[in-house]
Amino acid sequence: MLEKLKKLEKQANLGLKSCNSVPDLEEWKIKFLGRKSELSLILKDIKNIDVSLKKEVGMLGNKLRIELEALYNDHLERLEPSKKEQNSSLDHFLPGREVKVGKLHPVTQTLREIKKAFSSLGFQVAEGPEIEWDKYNFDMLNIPEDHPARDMWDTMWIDEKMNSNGEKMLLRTHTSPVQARIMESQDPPIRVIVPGKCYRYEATDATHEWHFYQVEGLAVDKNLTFADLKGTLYEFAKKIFGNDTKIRFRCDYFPFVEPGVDMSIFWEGKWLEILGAGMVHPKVFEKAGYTDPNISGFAFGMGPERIAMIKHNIDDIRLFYSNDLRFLNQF
Ligand code: FA5
Repeated sequence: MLEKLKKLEKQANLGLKSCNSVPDLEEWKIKFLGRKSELSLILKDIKNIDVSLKKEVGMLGNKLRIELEALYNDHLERLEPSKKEQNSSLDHFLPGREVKVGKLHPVTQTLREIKKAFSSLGFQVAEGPEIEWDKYNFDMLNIPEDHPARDMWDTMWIDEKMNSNGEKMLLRTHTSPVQARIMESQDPPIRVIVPGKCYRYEATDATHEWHFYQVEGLAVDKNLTFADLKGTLYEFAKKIFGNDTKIRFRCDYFPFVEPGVDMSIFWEGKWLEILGAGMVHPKVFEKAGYTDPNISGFAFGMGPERIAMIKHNIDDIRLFYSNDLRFLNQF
């Protein structure tokens, strides 16, 4: 029986060489692999052969069948390449699937523009935690526990988190705590911007979200003045909105600056506030451990969503986070 299988293998290989067309090959297949082929009969009759040979004949027979099937497929591919593909389930005429390319969110695009504008003015980029200790969010910024200014930032407190000193954790209400963190760990000169997310427990409307981005700015050096603050912010506004933009500074109050201002841009017939700013308050320097009397600095905190609204003529801030692709795909 084993001899017979070896002979069959030789015959099949020889026979394949003279298959020069698909019909020849189909005939070869019937002869060597068909239901009535010698190989199929041997495999079918395996239960009747001597036990001592059964295993070897079975193994060799199946191996030969697999080999011949592979030879058939290869030969078919050589004779008529498309024939094999026709036998497969691949449909080359199906239209392709459109590849969807993602794009950057309009607020991310604006954040990148802001970073680029300040990089060109010599500012570095830093980050800080969104979950913050009340010490950094308030105390280090000259906003003590009983200070009325705490009401300005309705806060989302994190109940469970409290350290051994009784300090609590919160979702930061602004990016200003990173000012305190930077001054605590670095000596002047400092020129840094801090982009990041903020959270406030407040009702939303067309210009207010309960979660939004801010970009904080801090410059500390010897003899910095209010003129440096104004010059920097004017230059920034020109880079972002163009030379003809109307800009307005008004007095404002933030406990961590003195004097304090807000800056607005004239947009759609009215002034829209985009940032708060001022000269760093001496008490903030004191808390950070800066003692040199010649040190001064300015700080600002702006809302990139408001800036994106002006740039793209968007009349409702809530559109940014409503996940509506009809809106987002426009940028
Ligand atoms: C502050 O948050 C101060 N930390 C800013 C500051 C930094 C002042 C450094 C002085 C020195 P204010 O709450 O005004 O200030 O927010 C600053 C900017 O964040 C606003 O001008 C506005 O552009 C944006 N902003 C504030 N609240 C919201 C809100 N609910 N939704 C969207 N943007 C907001």
